[in-house]
Amino acid sequence: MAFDIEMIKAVYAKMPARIAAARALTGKPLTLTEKILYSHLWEGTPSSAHERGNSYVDFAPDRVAMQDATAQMALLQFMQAGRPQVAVPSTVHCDHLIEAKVASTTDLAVAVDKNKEVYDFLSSVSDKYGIGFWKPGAGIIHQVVLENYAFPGGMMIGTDSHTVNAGGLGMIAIGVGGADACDVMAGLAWELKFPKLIGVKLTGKLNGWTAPKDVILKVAGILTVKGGTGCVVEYFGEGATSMSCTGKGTICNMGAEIGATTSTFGYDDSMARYLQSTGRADVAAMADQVREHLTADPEVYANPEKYFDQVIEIDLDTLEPHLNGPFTPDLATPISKMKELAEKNGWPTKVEVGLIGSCTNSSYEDIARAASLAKQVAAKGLKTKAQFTITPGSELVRFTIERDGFIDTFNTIGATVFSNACGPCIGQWARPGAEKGEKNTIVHSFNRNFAKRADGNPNTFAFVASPEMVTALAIAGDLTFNPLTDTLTNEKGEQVKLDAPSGDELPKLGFAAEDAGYQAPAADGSGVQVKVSPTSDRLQLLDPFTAWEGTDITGLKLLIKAKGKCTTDHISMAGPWLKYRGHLDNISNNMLIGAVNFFNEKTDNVKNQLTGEYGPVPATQRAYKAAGIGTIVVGDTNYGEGSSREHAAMEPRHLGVRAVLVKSFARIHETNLKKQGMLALTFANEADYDKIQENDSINIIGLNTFAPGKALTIELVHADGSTDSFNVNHTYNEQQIEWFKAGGALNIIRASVK
Ligand code: MIC
Ligand code: SF4
Repeated sequence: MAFDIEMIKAVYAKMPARIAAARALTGKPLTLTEKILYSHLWEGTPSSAHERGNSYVDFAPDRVAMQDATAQMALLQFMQAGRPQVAVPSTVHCDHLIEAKVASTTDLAVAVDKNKEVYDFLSSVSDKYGIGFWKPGAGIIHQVVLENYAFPGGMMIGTDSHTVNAGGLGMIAIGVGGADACDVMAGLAWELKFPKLIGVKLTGKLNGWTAPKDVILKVAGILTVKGGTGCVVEYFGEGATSMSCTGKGTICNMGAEIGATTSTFGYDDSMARYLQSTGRADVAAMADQVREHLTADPEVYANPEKYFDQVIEIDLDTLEPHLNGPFTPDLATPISKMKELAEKNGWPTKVEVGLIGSCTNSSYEDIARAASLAKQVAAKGLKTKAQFTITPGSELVRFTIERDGFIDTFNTIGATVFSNACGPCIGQWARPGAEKGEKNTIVHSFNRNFAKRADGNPNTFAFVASPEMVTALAIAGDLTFNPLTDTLTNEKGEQVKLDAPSGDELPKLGFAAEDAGYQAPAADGSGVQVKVSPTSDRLQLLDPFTAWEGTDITGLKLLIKAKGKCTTDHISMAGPWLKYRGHLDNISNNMLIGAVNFFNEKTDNVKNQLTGEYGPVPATQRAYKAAGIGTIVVGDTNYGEGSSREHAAMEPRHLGVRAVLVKSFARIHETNLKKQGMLALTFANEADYDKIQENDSINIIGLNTFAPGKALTIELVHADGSTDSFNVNHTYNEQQIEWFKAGGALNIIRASVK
């Protein structure tokens, strides 16, 4: 039986009436996204229509998921909310802290030992507050959620940007910072600006070498890393229903890479098959009964232009396999153009490593199709040129693919199987030689390929592709190999062609696992002690941030004017720093170390205006803090793109940065800043970015009349005494202004408990 079946039953029972009310209020047929959103309003039955892209709306998500690297901060905050139990079903997944070095079993044992205090904390806090706990080795959060918790028509939030993966099972699943998760677990409403809607119509059918991954690689090329901001992407059409449920998951997963709030698909037979095969025939049967509510009204898909803010059409019959990268997931190149572009751009074409798996692409189907290529290596007398690694997404998948012989097949091409965890995808990859910083190319089926992400080497050119393309390119050892047209020379000197990949969508013998890795919480957790050692360098209880002083903020120094791409990986790097995710002061030593200083083009090198000397960003900021001087961070477009990690907002808050002023923000990061009581501001006129000079002192004026929709003013006092002043915008609503005044949202919850 599925987890939390009563909750799912209750959601389905309420849906029809709520959807009917929403249809009447909006006076039009509804998209799937609107149906799910309107049936999850905090107020219950909708009483008014909401303006897309404008209204702030309170929602009541059905569940919360957290992964170990973000759960620590989320739960440290939750512990301060003073509630005995979580208000909605919630889970914790231990997946980010396992380093991929030798192979799965050895690496897992090392991680369990090294991260003991963090796992003990997460396990005890879960036990106490009624949270389901998935042990290290159980798998990656999004895969485990898809296999166990996601359900069509549901709404969930998760402290990881790829929570959106559950859209593959017809959910509205949204990535958030820990403070948002804390609110929902504490029984409060969760607020989101009602999203705009992008419809993607998939005509034709996937065939040959193309995979679901290519759909999202193509969409990323069209929309870019910021094109989905503030939008939900809804996929439909014959190409959608003919694709597997896990393939839909891949597409939704990488919706995070275009900044989309989330992506989703209407309920169909592929989802029913997946539910049945993962032990949830009960959920499928219930979903079948409300089927019409789990997809858009027919008029919508018949005339999408009328109902979506933007419509994109992709013909799967002609879609080519893509390779996206390097350094950004939206630089999309169809495989037939790779030769030309690699040459033109000087991308190294020798593929050193092919890596498959991760939360994005480790379904049974993915692995089966990749294995069908690995099988051809021996059969055709080939030798695999590159190294090859697999990180299965869950123990359920790993056990099943081992049983079905795929791991043996991969072993014949010399593969390494890492633990069921994030591993190389999040820089937990002890890649031999990476420290030498050599220019090299890797291809992987993960979702992100920002500089340094996988192995810490800024000169690793990472390209994102489907697992089958990764396998083919690893066999060929060549980035420009086009398996659709090119041949390979085998050991006998013959020219051979790889046959197109094939594989079952779901295991014929069913999924299996000896121990999936789940630990249920105590029925009554009141007596459970949460384990946090006071001397720990990995866990630190939180102190409340101070409230706003009640005046304009003046005399700030410029900490850094960041140039170009500044993702959350640049603001708070993962990899080796993941170990400090539960210790705010220690992790603050990575603050903005990856951001490029506009004035000298260097990373982690900024001017301390008090001494005139250049030094690392965190140390410089600590010097300002010690002197009681606040600072401001200036940035470019889509600032804070990528992860949900709220450390990227909490670190500046903790170290005394008062405001972040940029050309534009990525959604989750902007909310995280607001939640922590920071000022998140945008240039009213982007060209004012050019007015910021290295030795500026900065005043923020207008805070006494801080109000929704009303601009604030920035005054720059330059070193020569001249001044500049200009307007800056913000998106704070009344509630969020209260967070700012209180010094952070948590201070408000805390006050309401006392
Ligand atoms: C990522 O893919 O960047 C991560 C690591 O999963 C993050 C979460 C984190 O930083 O802990 C995400 O996507 O939100
Ligand atoms: Fe883990 Fe990578 Fe997925 Fe993030 S994107 S959850 S790091 S596997």
